[in-house]
Amino acid sequence: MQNGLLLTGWIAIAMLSSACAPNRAPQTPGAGPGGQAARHSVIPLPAAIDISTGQSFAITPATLIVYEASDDPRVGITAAQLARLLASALPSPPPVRPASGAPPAGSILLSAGVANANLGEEGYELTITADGVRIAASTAAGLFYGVQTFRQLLPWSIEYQAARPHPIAVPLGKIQDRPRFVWRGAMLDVARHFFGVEDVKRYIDLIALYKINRLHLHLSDDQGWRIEIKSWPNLTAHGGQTEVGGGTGGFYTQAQYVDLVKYANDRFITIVPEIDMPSHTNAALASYPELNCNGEAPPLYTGIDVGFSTLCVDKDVTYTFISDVVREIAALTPGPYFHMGGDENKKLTPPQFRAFIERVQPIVQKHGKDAIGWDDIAPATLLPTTVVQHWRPEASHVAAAKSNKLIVSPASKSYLDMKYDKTTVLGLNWAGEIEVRTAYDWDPVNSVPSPQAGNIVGIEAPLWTETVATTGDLDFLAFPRLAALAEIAWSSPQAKNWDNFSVRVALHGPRWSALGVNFYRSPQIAWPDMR
Ligand code: TNX
Repeated sequence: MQNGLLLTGWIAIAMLSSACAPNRAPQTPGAGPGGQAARHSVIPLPAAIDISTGQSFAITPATLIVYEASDDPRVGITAAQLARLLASALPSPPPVRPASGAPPAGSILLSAGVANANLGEEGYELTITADGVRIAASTAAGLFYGVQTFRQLLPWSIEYQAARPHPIAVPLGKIQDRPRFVWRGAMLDVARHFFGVEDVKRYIDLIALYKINRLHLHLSDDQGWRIEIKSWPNLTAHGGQTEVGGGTGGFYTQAQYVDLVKYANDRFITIVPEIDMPSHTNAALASYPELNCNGEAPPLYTGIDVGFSTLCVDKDVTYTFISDVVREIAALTPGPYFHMGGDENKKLTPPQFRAFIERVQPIVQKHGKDAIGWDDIAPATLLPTTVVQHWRPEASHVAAAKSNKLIVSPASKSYLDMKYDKTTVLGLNWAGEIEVRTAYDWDPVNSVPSPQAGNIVGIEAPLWTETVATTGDLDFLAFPRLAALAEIAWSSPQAKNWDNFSVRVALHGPRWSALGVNFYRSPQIAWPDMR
């Protein structure tokens, strides 16, 4: 009861601090709509946050990180991650210890076993007093999210990698927080341009800071097959050797994929593997002639057209192939999902396409996963467990999937590969231009037919890579928009406010600079002087 009352009070504070203001960019860098300095720059905005002005807790070489034992090994991993972060500003990394008795004054205490129904599966409570810091949650995931919030309350200079001792002060305050949606997704297309393990880990690090908890990897397309399949080795030996523009492509060995899955899991991110089918399959068709209806392998493809390829849906070998691929990938993937694509088939008749989707879903199920498909699959008869990913901006495309769960990723709002404006060199514009404010000012509930709003599990921010060849390109299209989308996924829609967000996101500019992120300096945001 007491918790409930307090929470209501804090929500009021969070909402007051984001009360509606005229729609204009703030005048002073780092200043709020009322001209006052931002008290904090936490993104996504917590459910309830009360941050003091003036008083702070100092992290010193004597600060300890203490964690309470848990069955989940990620509690200790999270503590070690926090120590690594703080190490960049201290003469030596802070000691990390399992708790025994009450922690010494001045410690940072991480506790993942608290019984507080208000926190749910992913919520946390963060308390910073003059005597120490306490991050408490019911689960290791909640603890991790509390640490991400704490990280954003630290000065941005903490993000510089070089060890350079300097004072670290965190404002005193209290936060109680939990997410709106369980599905807070990002998608990376590693097929059009290949991104190696280190690049994907870097992206995982960046999205984890914003409490994203799903990374959907688009592992195959016309231009490349990116994951080793031991029973069909030519998929990567041949089909993995190029990419858009004719580069040398690449692929993940199964061991590398397992390493990525673990790296993501240590940051509470579930990998969602996608093998796109029946279209977007030229790389597979080029690798195995028997998958083509005419038995002839087409050449590898390095352009950016879509919809021209298709598996031969009338041959049994096609389903043997699919079953082998799903089986091998499912065995390496602890997460419960397998994304079967299903988008943009321009070759099959609607009945052929529907029959294909109806035949593949049970294959996915047989290998222990729930199928996900792009909204093109909605007209087929779907299993109750199949999840539909809304992408074509018209809500009507998901109407047929009446009771299936929905991931909302409208191309006109959440596609990170759309240009920001007419002057943006990178990116595409078939779904429009998406400035930061456009990426922020929408709500998933309005993207689907209203009777289906209750089926929404969350949102996703896809980054297609036809025009994205380097991590610098990737950064430029993802940031700041990823931060805007993360707030839609996590924060309450009532507390959402562009003026307030634009002030907070401005303060992520120096943080991104310190992290080496090549973010887009949107003219809609009053960035602080970063010279
Ligand atoms: C549409 S979104 C596609 C992709 C392209 C993307 C480019 C979807 C399911 N299909 O094949 O890469 O547009 O924005």
